[in-house]
Amino acid sequence: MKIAFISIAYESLAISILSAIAKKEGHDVRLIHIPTIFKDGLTREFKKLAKLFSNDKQIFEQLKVYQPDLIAFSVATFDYQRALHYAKKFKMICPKTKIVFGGIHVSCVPEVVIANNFIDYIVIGEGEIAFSSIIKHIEKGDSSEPIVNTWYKSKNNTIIKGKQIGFIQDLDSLPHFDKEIWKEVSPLKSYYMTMTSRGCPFNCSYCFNHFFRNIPDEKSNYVRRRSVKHVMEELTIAKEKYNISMIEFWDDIFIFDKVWLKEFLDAYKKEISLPFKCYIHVNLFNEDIAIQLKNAGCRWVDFGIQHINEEYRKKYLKRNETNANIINALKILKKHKIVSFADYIMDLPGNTVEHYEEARLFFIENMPDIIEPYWMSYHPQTEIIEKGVEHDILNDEKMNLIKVGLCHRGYFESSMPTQDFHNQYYFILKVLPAVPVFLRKKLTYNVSKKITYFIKLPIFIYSILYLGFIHKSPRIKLFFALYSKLMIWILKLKFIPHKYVGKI
Ligand code: B12
Ligand code: SF4
Repeated sequence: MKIAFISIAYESLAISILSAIAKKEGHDVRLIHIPTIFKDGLTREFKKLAKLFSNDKQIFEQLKVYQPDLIAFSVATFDYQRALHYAKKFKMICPKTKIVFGGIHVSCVPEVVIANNFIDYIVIGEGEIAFSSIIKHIEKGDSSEPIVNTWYKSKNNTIIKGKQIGFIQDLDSLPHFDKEIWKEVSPLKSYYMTMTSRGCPFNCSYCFNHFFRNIPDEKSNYVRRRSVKHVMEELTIAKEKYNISMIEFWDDIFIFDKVWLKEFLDAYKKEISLPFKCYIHVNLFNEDIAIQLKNAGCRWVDFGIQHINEEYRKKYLKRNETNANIINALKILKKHKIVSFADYIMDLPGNTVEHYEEARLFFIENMPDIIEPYWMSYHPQTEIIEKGVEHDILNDEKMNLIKVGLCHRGYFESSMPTQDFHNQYYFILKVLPAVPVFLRKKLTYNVSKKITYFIKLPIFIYSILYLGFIHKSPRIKLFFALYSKLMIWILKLKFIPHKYVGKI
């Protein structure tokens, strides 16, 4: 069978694993990449540049020639609208081709996604077994057997819903991520992403984990991990094949199992020994872990603070760490020279100037290397939606927009100063670590309000680049490597298509 995976903006591990499965089963697989550069959601949008670097024409051409039997989309809420736009067009180009949607957004609001007449199958929850079964179902022709973790439309347009099976327990039974399909469009050498586990032991109110863990009808463990041997096998291949120079482990919490961690880090140090970044939780962190991480090559860790008021954090975000835990983690990281990225959510329901002021003062005393303020985005099925309703931020109309991915706030959205205090504190937190220590206390709300947009903008950009460069931030490295690779790739596609279009 001919299968086209559609990726939007970034490399996706979901596509990598599903592609590996399809290839293992002998299918012909292509990646159709929609780069969306200069409008990718993580960088500021530049309409003219985005148009110049759009490869839509080549994508449509490629699909017309390839005529896949199945087109597969992996969709989070932030790219649902884009995915719909392309799926609709693809169905017009290849009317006989089946279209499947899977991913977090589909798992949140399946009834909304299946309602689109150009989507044939949707997958809810984990997709590996479902994807194989969908391929077999298409090959069989007109069976109306239910498919696990899947809803599909039968010939008479009724929706056939399969049972939600338990999570895959043995992650080693899965093949390694197919990195080969990303060779043309992702800078694997500069930036290698992977995951060693699935699930998270925590249950924060704004995160997908707390509903995703409840999807199966059957009982099964949610937090699972690949064996050290399985991960080492993948990394050894990656090192040899792509000459990778750093790794980002995207596990929700990399350090959750101390026994596994020690075994893994010992093997990693011996056989891989490349700089890496991972995600920690301050409640599970201590000096012993910091030493092990550092010895194995960990240069950067990222962790959520999200709100500085302990009571708020507990009540609204369902996070139980204390500020003492956070201070302790920051001290340990500083001592062992591991770069700390601290995530902080702006514009949470009920956030006040006093809350932000508490955060500003806290950070002046306990400064992470980089503060990452993110704008609050309400995602379907997350518990924090209740708080949004309580605080009159959300109503039925907004909830409907959220369900169709139209109420998402981008990475930099509203980040430049308006009269709004959220914007002022966004600016303060973003630049504070780059401000000389003796000036930090002076960057108050009132001072920020007085600085004009045209002065703020260069300070803002300077701070991001300065902090990125001094801490050798993987995000900045990824950004430059990805953009330069994609720009060259798109220009080749446009100007010498006969040579490259077949390789999309
Ligand atoms: C890596 C990552 C990123 C990376 C890469 C994104 C990418 N293309 O994968 C980057 C840094 C770019 C990123 C950015 C953002 N991210 Co992000 N990210 C993740 C993370 C940590 C891992 C994703 C992953 O690879 N998982 C592993 C794969 C195997 O799991 P999976 O995607 O769930 O896929 C399984 C099933 O869902 C299903 N499936 C998935 N797709 C398909 C497709 C088909 C056809 C089938 C059959 C099945 C199927 O099968 C898969 C295997 O079982 C997740 C959290 C998480 N643990 O999943 C957040 C997550 C996806 N991100 C999230 C968010 C909010 C963001 C940002 C908006 C953050 C921000 N505030 O700026 C940005 C948006 C960027 C943009 N373009 O606008 C949310 C999305 C919530 C939602 N409802 O959409 C998540 C879930 C985190 C969270 N805490 O809730 N992210
Ligand atoms: S610790 Fe992070 S990944 Fe885990 S539930 Fe909370 S926000 Fe989600």
